[in-house]
Amino acid sequence: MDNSKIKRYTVTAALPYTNGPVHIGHLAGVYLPADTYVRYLRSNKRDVKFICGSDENGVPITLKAKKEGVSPQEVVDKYHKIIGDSFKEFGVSFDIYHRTSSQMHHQTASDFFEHLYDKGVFTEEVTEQYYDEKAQTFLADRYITGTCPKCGNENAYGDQCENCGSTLNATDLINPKSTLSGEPPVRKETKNWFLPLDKYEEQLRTYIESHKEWRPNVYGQCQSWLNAGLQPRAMTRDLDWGVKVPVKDAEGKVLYVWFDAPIGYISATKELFDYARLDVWNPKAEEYYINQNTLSKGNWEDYWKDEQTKLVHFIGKDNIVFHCIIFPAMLMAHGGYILADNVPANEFLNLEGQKISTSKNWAVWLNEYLEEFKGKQDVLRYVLTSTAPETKDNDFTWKDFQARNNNELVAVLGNFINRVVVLTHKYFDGKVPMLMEIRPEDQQVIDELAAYPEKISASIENYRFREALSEVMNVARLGNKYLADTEPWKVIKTDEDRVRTILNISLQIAASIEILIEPFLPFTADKLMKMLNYGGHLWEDAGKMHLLHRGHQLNQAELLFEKIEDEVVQAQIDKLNKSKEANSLANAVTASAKENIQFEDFNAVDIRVATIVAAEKVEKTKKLLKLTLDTGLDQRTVVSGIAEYFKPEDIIGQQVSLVVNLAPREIKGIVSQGMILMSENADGKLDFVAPREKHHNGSVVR
Ligand code: B3M
Ligand code: ZN
Repeated sequence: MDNSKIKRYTVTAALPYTNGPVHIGHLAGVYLPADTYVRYLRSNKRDVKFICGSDENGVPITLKAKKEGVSPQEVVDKYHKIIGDSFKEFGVSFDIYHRTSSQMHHQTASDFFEHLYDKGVFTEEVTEQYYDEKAQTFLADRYITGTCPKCGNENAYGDQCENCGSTLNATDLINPKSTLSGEPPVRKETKNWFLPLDKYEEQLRTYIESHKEWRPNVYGQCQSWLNAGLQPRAMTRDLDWGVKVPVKDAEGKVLYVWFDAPIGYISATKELFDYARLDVWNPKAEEYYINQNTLSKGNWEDYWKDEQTKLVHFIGKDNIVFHCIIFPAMLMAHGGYILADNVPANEFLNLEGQKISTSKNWAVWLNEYLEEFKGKQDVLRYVLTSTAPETKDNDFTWKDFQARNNNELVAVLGNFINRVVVLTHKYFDGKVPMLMEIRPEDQQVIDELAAYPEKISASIENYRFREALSEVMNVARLGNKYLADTEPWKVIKTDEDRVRTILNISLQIAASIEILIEPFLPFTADKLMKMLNYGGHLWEDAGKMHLLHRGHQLNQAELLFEKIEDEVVQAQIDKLNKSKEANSLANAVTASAKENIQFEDFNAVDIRVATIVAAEKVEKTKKLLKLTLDTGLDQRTVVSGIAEYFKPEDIIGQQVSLVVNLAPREIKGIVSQGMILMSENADGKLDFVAPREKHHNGSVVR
């Protein structure tokens, strides 16, 4: 969209499902880039509303409620507060963090549906859906598990297999079971209302193709959906939690969560302007985290229906089709709404090389980080933006977190600011010294500084936040280099005026950093503002030489960042490893669920205590050892796959449990007579199963 035509901005961030707290993946993928963008716009005096809220409908909420044995309402009340508080503490500066369980949302979504219904947009279709006869309810896809037809995973969900990542239909599952009753579901007919996406295909294609500037991952996904051909999609569901379908004959049905959730952006905007219209404080301000500093009177419709409004959706990559195809189709069908100008979707953030997983507790939870790293919100903001998965999946590691804090925030940014402020206090009582003679080397730094704001703007306006942040850090590097080159601490002995110039320029750099870093690290910018005793700055001032006037009094220097020690990150790594262990244990327990056997079957296995009397590696293999065992009955050879865990010389004399009546097998040309029992721990490491004290060889194990 042509910048000169833009009158205002509506910026939305995906509404998180309210079935658990949010983690670093959410922050990196959606909320930090959105917040950075909005803070930047505000610093440019642009009119912007930053909209978000809790997605409180849908099956994930009801599942969580079942699991915790509470009502869905209790689940959403609990997590709305946890999530809302975490965002607030991380400085994510929404104008409103609304709720889709609100009256305003139910009304807005219901009206929207009715409008489409009255226009005759929907088709009514009777389809067969799975039904749980025992629980007497239709089953959402998530309520059905069974065997994945693609990979054989026995615990695939009706909508997706988490093992192989395939998207599924519940009817694809082999041996489907209801998670409510455990019984196989039956098929039963039900009527639902469908949005004929196929009818909007051409209009959607025109829309998407007019946005070739979108990120390739977003544009590409849209293209492949369009090329595959769009199908009508049900916009209602048989479920009792959500926005009731506002038409006749719709008992027991609610709006499909992906129908109502994006409308949540609209209802939040309405709520915000409703609130702003009041002249008295109202408890909704707290419940919806309404930003009192950015309130403005006006009309919600300007932010959704005016062609001069630029609408931007920040989302994760799993939400692309909903924001680029389905929601636009809904808006087209309704009429009167603008469409998104951009949908900067991020890829995924992994954690220590593995996919973040809520169910496996493989995550860094924001509420826990806030407890464990008090006052260090900006460190996480910095690291997550520096490694943001903008174009491909990326990895968060605690070592990298530590390194970026220590080598970049402390050593580059913190160090520069600290030196400038401390030196100014030392030589000039903390008063900004006068700019004296400007030498060519000074002018060069002044020019370089002046060029940064535009460069950084361009990166931000093109949604390249990593690049933008690294340029801001380059401003601090420029400052450090200037100090290192000019050495004011030496020059002070001979030429005080020269030091005046150097520190004046350095202080102007520091003030510019304050402006440029604010969208990324707002807490640091605040501290810096206090130190420099300077406020009311705008983006247009950045890079200029007159930000701090001669004689302006600075406050005392304060450390912006502190080193993070090895123990601190090790504790985090240990914590993750604990989840990993707990998971492998849980897996081991489920994996063991073999069919029952009879005592006779077990009794047929002859297990004896034996001692290893000789051991050597089997040539040309990595895993195999050739063992000689004294079984008390005989001496025999057994080949065992333990070479990765034990050296031959270390296990001589080790007692083991040996299956002595296993039919002999030839392995790598060696006849192996029996099998020794090994136990496998969480990391897949093997250990011997043996009596605690020495038993005589040949003792029976039973
Ligand atoms: N709640 C899905 C998610 O959290 C969904 C986003 C809604 S945005 C309108 O990934
Ligand atoms: Zn699968």
